[in-house]
Amino acid sequence: MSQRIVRQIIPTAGLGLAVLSSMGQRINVIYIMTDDHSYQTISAYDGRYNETPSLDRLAREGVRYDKCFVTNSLSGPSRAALLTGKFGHINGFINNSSVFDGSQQTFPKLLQKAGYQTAIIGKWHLVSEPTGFDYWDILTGQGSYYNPHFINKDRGTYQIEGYVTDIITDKSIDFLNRRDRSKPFCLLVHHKAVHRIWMSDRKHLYDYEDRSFPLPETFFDDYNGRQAASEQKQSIERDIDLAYDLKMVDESFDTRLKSAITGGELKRMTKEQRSMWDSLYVPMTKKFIEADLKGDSLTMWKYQRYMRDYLKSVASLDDNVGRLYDYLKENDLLHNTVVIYASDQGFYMGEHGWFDKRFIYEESLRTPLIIRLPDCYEKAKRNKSSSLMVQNLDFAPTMLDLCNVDIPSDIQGVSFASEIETGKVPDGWRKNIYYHYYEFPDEHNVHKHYGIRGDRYKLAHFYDDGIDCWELFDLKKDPDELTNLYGNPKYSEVQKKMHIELQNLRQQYKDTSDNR
Ligand code: SGN
Ligand code: CA
Repeated sequence: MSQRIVRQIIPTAGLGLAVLSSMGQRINVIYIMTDDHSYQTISAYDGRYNETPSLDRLAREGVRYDKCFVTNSLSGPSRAALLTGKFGHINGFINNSSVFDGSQQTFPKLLQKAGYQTAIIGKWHLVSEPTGFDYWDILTGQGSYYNPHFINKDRGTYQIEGYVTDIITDKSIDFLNRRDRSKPFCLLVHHKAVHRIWMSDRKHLYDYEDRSFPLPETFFDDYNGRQAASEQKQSIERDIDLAYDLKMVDESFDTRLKSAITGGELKRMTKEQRSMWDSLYVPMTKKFIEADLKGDSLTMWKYQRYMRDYLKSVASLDDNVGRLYDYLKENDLLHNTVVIYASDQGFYMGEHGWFDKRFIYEESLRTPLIIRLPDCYEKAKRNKSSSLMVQNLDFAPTMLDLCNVDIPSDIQGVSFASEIETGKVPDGWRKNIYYHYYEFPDEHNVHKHYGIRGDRYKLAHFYDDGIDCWELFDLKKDPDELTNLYGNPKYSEVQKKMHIELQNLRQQYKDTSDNR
C-alpha cells in the first residue's frame, strides 16, 4: 500500500499542504493523549453518561473515528507503538515492564530532522529518558493526580502543587508561549487522567453525585465459553477496592489496597485539598457503613461510585481540552495546526462487569480518536465520522504525512492522512487489524493473547500459563461478544478464513512469537 497518499492527492485537495508549502508554512501538530479514556464517556460518541462539550466541538470541527484500535491495550506498549509506528515485538516494548530503547527511530526524531520543534508534556511511562524531543517534562511513572512529581532536564525531579490535568495543560500552554516561532512544532500532551484511581479535581468533586447510571447489559456476564474472561481480576463486584478505588477510607475496616491510598494520593494532598476532599468522602463513608450493603446492592453501589469518580475526572479533561483549544484560537494557531485527540486504549465502564482494559474485546481494543485538520485545509472534513479501520500504529506515519515528511519504509503503520481530508478510503486499505497482548498475570490476570478483528468477525488465541483457547465472534450478530463461535460447525468456513487472515497478518508484521 502506498505510504505517500497525501502527496498524490494534494493537487486536487483544495487548500491543503501544497498551498501551505507554497506560502512557506508548515503545519503544526498537537497530539493530546489521555490515559484509559473510554469512547463511551465522550458525548460525541455516546450520550448515555456525560457531556463533553470541548471534545464534541473538536469532533464537530473534524472527524470522529469509530474504528480506531490499539495494537496492545496497555499504556507503555501503546505509547511505544505511537512513537515508532511499529508493533511491540519490533520496537521491543511489549508490556509495562519493558524499557523503551530510545536509540531507535521515532516520529518525533524524524520531525526534528525535518526542522520541527518537538515536545512532550505529561505521562511518558516508557522508563528510559525521552529522546527526539527538544523539550520534555514528564510525570514520574504513572504520575499522581494531586501535587504530582515531574522530571525534566533542567530541574531533575520536582513537585508542583495542583491537579495534574490542569498542570499538564498549563505546561503545554507555557511551552507554546515560549516556543521558537521560526519553526513548526509538534507537541504531545499526555494526560494522566482518567487512569485509576479516577480522582476528581476540586471543581468537579460534587458533580454527578445526584446521577445514577444504567448498568451495561453485559454487566452480569457469566463468561460462558470464554475461559480467559472468567479468570480475569478486574471485576467491579470482586476486585475493585472499596478504600483505594472507591475512596471509602475508615478506621473501622481494612481493605487489600487501603494503604495505597492513605499512604499515596491522600497523603500527597495539602490541608486545603484534603479538607475539601473529606467534605465529600467522609460523610459518604459513614453512610456507606451504616447502609451495610450486601450482594447485588453492594455491587450496584460500587458501580455507581466507580462511574461518578471516573466521570468527574473526564470532566476536568474536557475543560482542559477546551482551554488548550481556546489558546490555539486566540493565538491564531487553529489555522495551521492539526489537533488530534486519542487515548492510550479504551476502558470498561462496567461492560462484562469490569473496569480496566487489556482484552481484545471491543471496549478496550478500541480507543477514541478525533482529528481536527487545520483551517487552512479548506476542504477538510468537518463534523464527520469515519469507519475506516485505523490503529495507533498508523498515527506516526499519518502525522509525518501531514507534516510533509517522508515515511521510512520500515514503519508498519500506514498513513491515513488523505482519508482525513477527503473521506475516501485509501486504495488497498487493510481488512483486519492485528493485536497482541503479553502482560500476564500482573494485577488483573488477563491471559496473553493475539488476534485479528475484521469488519464482521474477530478471532483470538489465548495462550501460555495454563490456557490454550481460541475465540471467534460474529460482531454483527453478537456485538457484545458473548457467544464464542469457535468450533461451531456453522462457522467453520469463517473460522478457516480468519485463521488464514491471522497467519497473513502475523507474517506481514513479522510476529513469530507464538505460532501454535
Ligand atoms: C496500574 C494500575 C492497574 C492498571 C495498570 C496498567 N493499578 O498498575 O489497574 O491496569 O496500571 O495501566 S494502580 O493501583 O497502580 O492504579 S496502564 O494504563 O498504565 O497500562
Ligand atoms: Ca492506559
